[in-house]
Amino acid sequence: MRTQVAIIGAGPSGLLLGQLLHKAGVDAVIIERQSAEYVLSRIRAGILEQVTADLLDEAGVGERMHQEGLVHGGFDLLWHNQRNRIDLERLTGGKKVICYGQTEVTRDLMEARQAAGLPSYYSASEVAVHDFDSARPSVSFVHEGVRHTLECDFIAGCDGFHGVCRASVPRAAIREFERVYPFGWLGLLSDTPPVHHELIYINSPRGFALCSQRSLTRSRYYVQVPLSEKVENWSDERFWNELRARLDEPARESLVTGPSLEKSIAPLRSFVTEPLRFGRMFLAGDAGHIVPPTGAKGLNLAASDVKYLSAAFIEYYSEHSEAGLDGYSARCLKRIWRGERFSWWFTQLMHEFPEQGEIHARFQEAELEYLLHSEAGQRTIAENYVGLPLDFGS
Ligand code: RFL
Ligand code: PHB
Repeated sequence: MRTQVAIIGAGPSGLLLGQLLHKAGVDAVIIERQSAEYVLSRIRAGILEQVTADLLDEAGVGERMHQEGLVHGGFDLLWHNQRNRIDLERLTGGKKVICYGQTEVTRDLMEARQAAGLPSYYSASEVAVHDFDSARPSVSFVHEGVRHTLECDFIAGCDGFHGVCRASVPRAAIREFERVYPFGWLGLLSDTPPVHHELIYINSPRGFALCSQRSLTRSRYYVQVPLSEKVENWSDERFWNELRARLDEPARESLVTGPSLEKSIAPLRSFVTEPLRFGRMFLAGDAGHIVPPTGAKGLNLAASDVKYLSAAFIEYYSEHSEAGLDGYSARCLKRIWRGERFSWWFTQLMHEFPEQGEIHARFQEAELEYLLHSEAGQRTIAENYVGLPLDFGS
């Protein structure tokens, strides 16, 4: 078997890359460890920046997002029992975000790939990448009991944080930067109307909480919990009671509860790999970097990696130029570190850090007071949240 680009992983990064390459006439094969049903059952991101929405349009899969996505011009930040609206639109000269679940983005991309009859191998096992430091890389895997070898020009490592691509790089060739936070987010999805028409980010004495949504009838809520917590210890009732205790009076009164469709705990981590290119293998999305979800940046950073990587491959095949491939890592890392910084900063602004003592709590108080009473402070939050322009700083 032979292709131009072997894509490892059928999450949003791999599928979006596959679609953009297909549009440009570049061949790709996707190899995914899980089944398609499993990939679609993962509940993750909810907020898309304009840059991501534009890329989905470019890939030809934006139709349902425009029909069903909810456009948000702001969000509330609840602190000291007071709501402060961060007016994204006013503070950023008209920019907004779209509330449209990662599950739906993935479904739209999967359907487009299937409709175009493009090759994908789901439920593949023993996936291994070979010879990416040579001109003839390949990928081996087992699918439905048959062992395959896929020869290719390039390997795109879109296989997430626990994937095989980054793990296959010799340790001496890679630098990793990591911070693990001492808490996680317990998330609950329910078929209940959202408590508010926009998101509410909450800093309460009981810890962080987030009221998000997927549609006018489906809500997604999160509460900060210690890393030692187990999801089995959280009945729906316990979750709703804890969330209610972190809300303000109006939200407490309008909160509609119901049975959970999904409940899980996600650990929080900041993580960056440098570089993102190893010979003929390139990392994109969570394979190369992780952010804590507070800033809603993970999927959006994955999309900007894919934008640069698809452009580099297309330039290579259409113009015989390696300039885009050579510049890929540095170009992505600039944007990644900006997203990492914002996600880290917003996380430490909004969560309880009991182990850091009273001084951290006082710094947080002073910082929130400054930010929420300063136009410049609010703009700092807003312009990072909607996403800095692709050419920022260059
Ligand atoms: P994914 O989605 O992890 O997909 C990687 C795929 O690779 C497969 N794989 C393999 N395939 C073949 N061989 C192997 N050896 C393999 N190993 C792994 C996996 O099965 C999987 O299908 O990475 P990708 O595509 O880079 O996408 C990244 C995003 O999923 C991630 O950044 C976001 O979900 C992060 N995130 C958010 N991002 C946002 O932009 N906005 C948000 O509002 C937002 N909220 C969130 C989030 C992530 C969360 N969790 C659970 C971590 C909220 C949460 C709670
Ligand atoms: C979500 O809806 O899952 C979501 C929204 C905003 C975030 C994180 C997660 O910052």
